[in-house]
Amino acid sequence: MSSSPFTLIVFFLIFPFVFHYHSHSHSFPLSTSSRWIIDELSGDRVKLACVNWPGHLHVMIPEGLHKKPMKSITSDIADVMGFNCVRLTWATYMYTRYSNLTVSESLDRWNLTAVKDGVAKNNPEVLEMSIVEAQNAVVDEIGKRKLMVVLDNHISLPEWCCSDNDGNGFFGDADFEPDEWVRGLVAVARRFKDNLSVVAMSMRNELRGPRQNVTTWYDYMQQAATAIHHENPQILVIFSGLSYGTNLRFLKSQPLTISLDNKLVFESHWYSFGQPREDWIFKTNEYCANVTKSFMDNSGFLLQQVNDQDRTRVPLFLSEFGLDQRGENEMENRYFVCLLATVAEIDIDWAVWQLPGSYMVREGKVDVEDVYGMYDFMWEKLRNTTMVDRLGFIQTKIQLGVDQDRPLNQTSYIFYHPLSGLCVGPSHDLSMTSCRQASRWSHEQDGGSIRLADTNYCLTTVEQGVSPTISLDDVNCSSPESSWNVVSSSKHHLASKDSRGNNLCLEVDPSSLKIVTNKCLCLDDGLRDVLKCDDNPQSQWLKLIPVNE
Ligand SMILES: *[C@@H]1O[C@H](CO)[C@@H](O)[C@H](O)[C@H]1NC(C)=O
Ligand SMILES: *[C@@H]1O[C@H](CO)[C@@H](O)[C@H](O)[C@H]1NC(C)=O
Ligand SMILES: *[C@@H]1O[C@H](CO)[C@@H](O)[C@H](O)[C@H]1NC(C)=O
Ligand SMILES: *[C@@H]1O[C@H](CO)[C@@H](O)[C@H](O)[C@H]1NC(C)=O
Ligand SMILES: *[C@@H]1O[C@H](CO)[C@@H](O)[C@H](O)[C@H]1NC(C)=O
Ligand SMILES: *[C@@H]1O[C@H](CO)[C@@H](O)[C@H](O)[C@H]1NC(C)=O
Ligand SMILES: *[C@@H]1O[C@H](CO)[C@@H](O)[C@H](O)[C@H]1NC(C)=O
Ligand SMILES: CC(=O)N[C@H]1CO[C@H](CO)[C@@H](O)[C@@H]1O
Repeated sequence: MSSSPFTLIVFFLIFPFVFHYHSHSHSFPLSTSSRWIIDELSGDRVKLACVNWPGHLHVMIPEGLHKKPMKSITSDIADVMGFNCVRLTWATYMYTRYSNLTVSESLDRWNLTAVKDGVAKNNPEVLEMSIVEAQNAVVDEIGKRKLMVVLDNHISLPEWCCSDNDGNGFFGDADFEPDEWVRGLVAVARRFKDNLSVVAMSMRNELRGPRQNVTTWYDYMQQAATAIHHENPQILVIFSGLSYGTNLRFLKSQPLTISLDNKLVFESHWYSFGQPREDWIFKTNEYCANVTKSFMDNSGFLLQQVNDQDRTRVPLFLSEFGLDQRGENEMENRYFVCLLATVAEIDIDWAVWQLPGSYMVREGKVDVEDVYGMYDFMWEKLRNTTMVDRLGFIQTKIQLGVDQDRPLNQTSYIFYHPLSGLCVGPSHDLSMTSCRQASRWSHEQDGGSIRLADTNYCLTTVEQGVSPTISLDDVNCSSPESSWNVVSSSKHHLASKDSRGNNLCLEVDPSSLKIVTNKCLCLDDGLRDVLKCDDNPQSQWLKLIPVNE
């Protein structure tokens, strides 16, 4: 993409409408109302913006305790990374078979001498604790930071997860005996009964494999949820679907028969694993449209209103997504931007995969690096600081949720650029800023003008390579230069025309970080996606995201 010089017509406007960042303050327990997770006492929406912290591997304690004091880890999660919650994973056998094993013994079982030295140095107090006590100590530390905890039953046999034939995929597999699984869940529900920072339990990660079937899913999932709810009525209970946590479609024809007193949440995963690289790279718009549709059809539909009865909606927690944070996998880069656009638009609760920069032991390797991790190998620095910037907007509460199942009025929009994670700010020159300072806009319909909220100032195209202007209404906000259409199958481009009738799309100029209009990338003269495109159209993905207060 070229960055061209541009002339600016400067209007000295003070933009008074600034998007306010909603703080993470909340009290517990949580509950649900329609598709929203809420603070049970106040009824206010609480948005989960979590990081996954695995603790389900061989040693059965949360990763990283050999690299850094747990107090520093929890402080980084809250203050450096900006999450308000941790999805802490655990293995069934930790509670049903090994609960009395000490951390020291557990490390010795795997001959992890150097790792043990690391734990002795960074978290000496946990060595003689049982593995259950060590996990509890981490939970308490997370709680002290006022972060929420979602305890995720990730696997039965403690090891790296997941594959079709690892014996942990579905009820009846070698290491997935349903009664023992329920016993483990109930033990955890009991253990954390009065620990209100543990706000939710997810019942099982990524059900999968040749045995998976819907009939058995209803039987055991409902049985386990009822048992958890009976033991610990305050905690949210999270249901995952089939096919590696991607498919909840069967609920459309067969809803659950239990209700759990507004404590029921679903979860889903969204990765790009196994998808065709060529489609992501050369058909970015169309492929993004297709995978987004597939996510919405398979699980996102739970958030959508199907009729006047808003109460048919339920919360959905996007509990895993992630990418190689070095940015070296271009297919994953495209997928991630595609995902961010939808996550912001539907304002879903989520947990990114993952925190660790390294694992104590994984798939036979000791102290092994993981490039999906927020931390670097040494758990010292962030692997990639841009990740925090890019997650910043979706960490905020974009929509306030509902009062008694009535949708709040969507009063305005902000311009979101998922590639950078930035938004159009309040400055008169249309430069990008943190979304916490985003200016607010109104836009009544596709093809209409885009106006600064509560003003008659509208966005008007000048010419290619130049920033649009903010025009007063006597310049004619219904001219073609001021009417904006969502174009491409991705629905992520916004186009208007210049005075000669040429189509132009909004984009972010990467050098000045200002909005300009330019030739629409990867779209033909009719603004349809071209068959194959060598450009990356994501610089032009600017979404109007509804916000309310
Ligand atoms: C752990 O120790 C307690 C007390 O000795 C015992 O009751 C319990 O059965 C043990 N649990 C396991 C899983 O071995
Ligand atoms: C640990 O070391 C002992 C003694 O060298 C060996 O017999 C055992 O197989 C090792 N265990 C693992 C899990 O590597
Ligand atoms: C469903 O799963 C259960 C548990 O593994 C199994 O016993 C049953 O045969 C499966 N049913 C079908 C139709 O595959
Ligand atoms: C997107 O989905 C449509 C409809 O199923 C299909 O015809 C098209 O080939 C898909 N495109 C890509 C890039 O996968
Ligand atoms: C961080 O991620 C960005 C975006 O993918 C990439 O361009 C950059 O090279 C990455 N930086 C590091 C240090 O990995
Ligand atoms: C939403 O807008 C309608 C019509 O303008 C108004 O009657 C209603 O009170 C508003 N609802 C809320 C919750 O503000
Ligand atoms: C505004 O522009 C539209 C479309 O070009 C035109 O039909 C209309 O007459 C113009 N209105 C004014 C007040 O100039
Ligand atoms: C198991 C566990 O984490 N227990 C804690 C629950 O919360 C109380 C009060 O904060 C702590 O004292 C427990 O240690």
